Amino acid sequence: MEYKNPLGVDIDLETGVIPGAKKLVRRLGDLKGYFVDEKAYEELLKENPVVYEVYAIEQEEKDGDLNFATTVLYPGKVGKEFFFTKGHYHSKADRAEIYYGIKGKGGMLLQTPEGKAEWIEMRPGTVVYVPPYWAHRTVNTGDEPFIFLAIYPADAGHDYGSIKEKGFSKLVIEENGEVRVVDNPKW
Ligand code: M6P
Ligand code: ZN
Repeated sequence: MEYKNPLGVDIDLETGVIPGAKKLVRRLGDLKGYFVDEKAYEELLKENPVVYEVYAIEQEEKDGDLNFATTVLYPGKVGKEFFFTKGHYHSKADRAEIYYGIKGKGGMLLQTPEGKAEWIEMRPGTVVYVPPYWAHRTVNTGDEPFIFLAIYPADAGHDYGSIKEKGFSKLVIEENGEVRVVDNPKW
């Protein structure tokens, strides 16, 4: 039997960086078609800001093993809609996931394949359980980076397809200075 080596790493709780992790950067240009206000999207695209960064420690895609990653989701809006991660189902749809809030303010939109949506607010210390089959997207509703840790099965995979096409049935927007979760007019 070949055993893997255990690993301990310290997440920088101010920046979200995991030393030695693989870094992924998503700019606004990588999120074409994701925000409802297309005019506001094109306008902000001139600056093409970084929307989020992911620092991931990933294993081979085998059942029983675990991956983990921090996400640094920057504050910002496209029109009224707060910045968010793409959002995905798992390729192995029955795989669950755990999120843990580290810094900043935001929340998670979850959705079943039938379109039933849930919104869960996240603060530092909040644990969110993503059950099997639910799509999940995080949203920064604050004015500083929203940082959280995700732990997920190594064989879960990411299925972006249907979220890319249709989005979520709910939008998280700012209206009169308040965070509101409203129906997506394009759903
Ligand atoms: C979390 C995890 C990752 C995911 C990342 C960004 O860190 O769920 O698996 O990649 O968020 O989310 P997305 O892939 O939807 O852009
Ligand atoms: Zn996931």
